[in-house]
Amino acid sequence: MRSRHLSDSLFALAKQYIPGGVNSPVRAFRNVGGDPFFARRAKGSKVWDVDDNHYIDYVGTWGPAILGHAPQPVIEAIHNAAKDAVSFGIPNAYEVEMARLLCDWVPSLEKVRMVNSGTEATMSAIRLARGYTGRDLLVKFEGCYHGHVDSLLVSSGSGALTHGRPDSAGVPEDFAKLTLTLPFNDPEKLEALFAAEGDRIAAVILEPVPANAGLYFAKEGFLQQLRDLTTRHGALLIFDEVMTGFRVARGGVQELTGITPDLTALGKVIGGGLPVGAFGGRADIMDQLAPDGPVYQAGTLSGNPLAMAAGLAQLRELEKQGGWRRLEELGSALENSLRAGFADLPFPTVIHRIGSMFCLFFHEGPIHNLDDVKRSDLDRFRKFFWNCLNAGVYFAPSPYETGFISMAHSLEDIETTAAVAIDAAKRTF
Ligand code: KE4
Repeated sequence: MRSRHLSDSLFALAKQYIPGGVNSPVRAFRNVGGDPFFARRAKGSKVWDVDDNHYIDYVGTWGPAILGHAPQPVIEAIHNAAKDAVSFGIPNAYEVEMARLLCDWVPSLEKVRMVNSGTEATMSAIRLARGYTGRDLLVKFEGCYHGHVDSLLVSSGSGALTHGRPDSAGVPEDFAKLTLTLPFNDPEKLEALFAAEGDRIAAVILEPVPANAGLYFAKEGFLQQLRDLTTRHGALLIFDEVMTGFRVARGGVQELTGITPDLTALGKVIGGGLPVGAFGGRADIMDQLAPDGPVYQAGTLSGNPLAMAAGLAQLRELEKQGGWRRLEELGSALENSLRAGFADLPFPTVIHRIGSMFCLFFHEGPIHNLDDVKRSDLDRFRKFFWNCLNAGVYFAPSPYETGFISMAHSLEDIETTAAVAIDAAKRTF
């Protein structure tokens, strides 16, 4: 059993000053039981805790660490930028470079605005959609998580699922009632909703690859049906690519599928680990934003030089290293090794993967939406999680999260991980 003495004493202290001892609920390990470890250092594919245990890390600070932790190009970029300024609050060349790169790489982006989190990005995108269309209704899908925006914390995923309260306290009924929720991958219900309310809908927002209730995929034709219905009824289509952007492909899911949304929300990878978000899309929509247009949106640290420099360095290094091909190789190696090892387990497992994003379900499958995920064996997941952690592999502390492989993971890491995970699964029986 690994020593946890310093983590435990830090957590006891943290709980005196921070709600739940954490600055974000999912870190509290509530979905796997037990207490979180406290990080001391993270480099490459590894994380060390304060008791000097180390782990091969598949959380990757929830997605941003696509090059691995503390990559040298990002450290140098932050260091060089910080020599001139920590923040300007004044237009600067870094934010112009970032805007050009995002508009060049992401198919839907004609114009883009930087913010400081994925939550800000989705919150701003839905306000813009409502301002542009003059409509109030919003459509989202059960299990999709778009940050802690009041009108989006309805039937949401990620940490909200963990607490069994998909609808958060503190969200006024008047806000929630303007958000209509549908099961993901249900073409009939989607069609019926648009038939009934289509001309009152400002926007549909979704994770085009849902990854906050475990990871699953749109059925054939579902995304195209969304594109066609929103276009026909004058509603906007918003892809929340905060997680999938620059992760599944250089241009995200919209590049892979050829389906172009009207607006896109981004975050995580584009900040190189520093606080960042962005939203963008058609110029005629984006031009409705202040100071040119009537939709207000603002931010003290938006486009700050350190986050821009870090994000630019990370994105350019990822492209230079041919990142998406390498991430596919690593993801495929992990999936193949796990499938081989799980094949003779006395209980069912499902592995979903796209590139370097993956999720393990203890479930007979198929898994197409949140209701399917909820039927997976959560108790077995808990045992699996702790068996892996105690053997030095850190998967996300919830079955409602997605794993991330980075460019810093070696094939040796992958093979070690597969061996640990197979043994961990066997020991849940
Ligand atoms: P942030 O506000 O946490 O930067 O981004 C919110 C967000 C928006 N959209 C998607 C698709 C997201 O996955 C997220 C945040 N993801 C979670 C992990 N499931 C962040 C981890 C956490 O909440 O601590």
